[in-house]
Amino acid sequence: MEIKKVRFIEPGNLPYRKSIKNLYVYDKYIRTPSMGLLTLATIVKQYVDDTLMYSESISKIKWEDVLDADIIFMGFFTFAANRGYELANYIRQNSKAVIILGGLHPTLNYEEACNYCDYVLLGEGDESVLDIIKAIESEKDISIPGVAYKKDKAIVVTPKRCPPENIDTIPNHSLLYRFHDMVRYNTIWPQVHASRGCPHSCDYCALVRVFGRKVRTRWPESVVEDIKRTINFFDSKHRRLAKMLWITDDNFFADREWALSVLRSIIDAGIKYKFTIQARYEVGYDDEMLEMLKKAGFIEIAMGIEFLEDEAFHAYNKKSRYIDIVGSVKNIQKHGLRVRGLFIVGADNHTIGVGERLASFVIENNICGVLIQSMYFIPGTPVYETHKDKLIHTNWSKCTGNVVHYPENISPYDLQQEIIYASKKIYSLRRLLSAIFKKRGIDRILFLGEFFWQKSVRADLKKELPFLKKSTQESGLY
Ligand code: B12
Ligand code: SF4
Repeated sequence: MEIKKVRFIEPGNLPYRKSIKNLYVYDKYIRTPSMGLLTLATIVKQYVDDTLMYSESISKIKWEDVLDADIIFMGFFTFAANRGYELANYIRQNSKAVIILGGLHPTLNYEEACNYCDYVLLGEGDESVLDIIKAIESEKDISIPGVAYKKDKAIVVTPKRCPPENIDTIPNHSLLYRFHDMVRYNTIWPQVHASRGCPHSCDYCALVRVFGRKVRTRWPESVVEDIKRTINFFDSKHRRLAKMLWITDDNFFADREWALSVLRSIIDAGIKYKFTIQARYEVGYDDEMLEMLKKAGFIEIAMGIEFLEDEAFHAYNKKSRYIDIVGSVKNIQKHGLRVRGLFIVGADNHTIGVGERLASFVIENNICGVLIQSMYFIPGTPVYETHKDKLIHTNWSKCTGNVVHYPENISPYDLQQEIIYASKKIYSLRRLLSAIFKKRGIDRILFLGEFFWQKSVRADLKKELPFLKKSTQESGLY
């Protein structure tokens, strides 16, 4: 059988709604579609010309174009898993297409995902997508590595697949339906992913279970070309307020020499843009790297600070210390870069007051923005194994920051209140006014955007409070 039409779908946990607000601030969620799935669509396009992707982050799915495809690939993270399964069921009832699921959540939960599709492709799809298309065309039993599927009610898993050798494909943005129209909204960020894998192994990290501990990097030339094309795609024909590109690697600095060479290539290419990047605290002690970041146009480092207590770092195998974090933040700021803080609450040692401590830390250390996330527990991670009997539920659509477990020393209800409190204190009206009058340029735009974004984050967190109150009371644990 010849495969003539392939469609890719990224389910969204809440479909995009047009609003005036979205013209100038973040939406309820930042609506950046998946570059991982778009990379796969780009690879498949070279083999099957009629290939297109839809992302519910930015548009409705045109079912009349999707249902007659030969193969439908769908990829998602945990927060969109419920919607993914719902769409897969719909496709099953209305189409003859072969349904293939992949991405972080189906990979780590293939036994669950197998119930909704023909095949789950495990791990990174850069090579396996073409392999499976060819295997389906050959009409023989699927025996390629890295596949899980259901056969006579049992789950078959073929041998493990090695990670792809070539991760240099530059996503073709035009393969995503309506992407170019939608990038004028400031809630959609240009992003480039330059390396995969992280040498660390924090107990709550799902990524390292999928991408592995060996760091694999793209060619600096390919990264630079990707950056150029992404900027061009986002900025041609649109006047965007927040012109900032996000390098989305989990640990860009793990391979120091490579990181320096990418930064050097950005400088040599003469790219004039603003960048933000995620990092661990160690980069704050590397003066040469910080200088290069500054020269290359980076204005911010989003640091995975996670906790503020050494006890928590130790308990979850996060190789950090409070004192190192504080020193790192100070040195980064000394180099003229902003620090954003990514935090986790709900560690076993956390008690009432964790929100207050977090907010004070952020304000005192001049941290420019935050993401506060209650710990979540994905099968395949060590925290899942140690805490699986403490989960309130496994309703994946709630894994967007909400409390989803019974913490040791604070009730789920109180913990959710602590997150709301911290957000409110960090994004208070007083701090908003101070940002309007004292901050300039991108700093002011970003604070304004985040002020409204955090307001809607809090509104969502509040909606969960009655459920958490009931769970707290019924548990009899607190
Ligand atoms: C960019 C990003 C975002 C963007 C865009 C997300 C998106 N649409 O992809 C935005 C800003 C929207 C976002 C938001 C959030 N995010 Co986010 N985000 C990321 C980040 C940093 C990079 C994603 C990326 O580009 N990866 C690189 C590409 C190459 O990987 P990939 O997408 O997984 O694709 C590869 C493979 O997985 C596989 N694959 C993927 N799909 C498919 C499909 C098939 C069929 C096959 C075969 C293979 C396959 O092949 C691809 C190429 O190799 C990741 C961290 C990470 N490294 O992934 C976190 C991450 C995905 N985010 C996470 C979280 C928790 C969130 C938030 C809940 C945070 C919050 N509290 O608000 C929100 C949720 C938003 C919402 N809608 O509710 C978690 C998810 C954990 C989980 N278990 O699912 C991650 C993993 C971060 C982390 N450290 O834990 N995020
Ligand atoms: S340092 Fe970050 S990416 Fe690496 S294992 Fe820990 S949480 Fe995951």
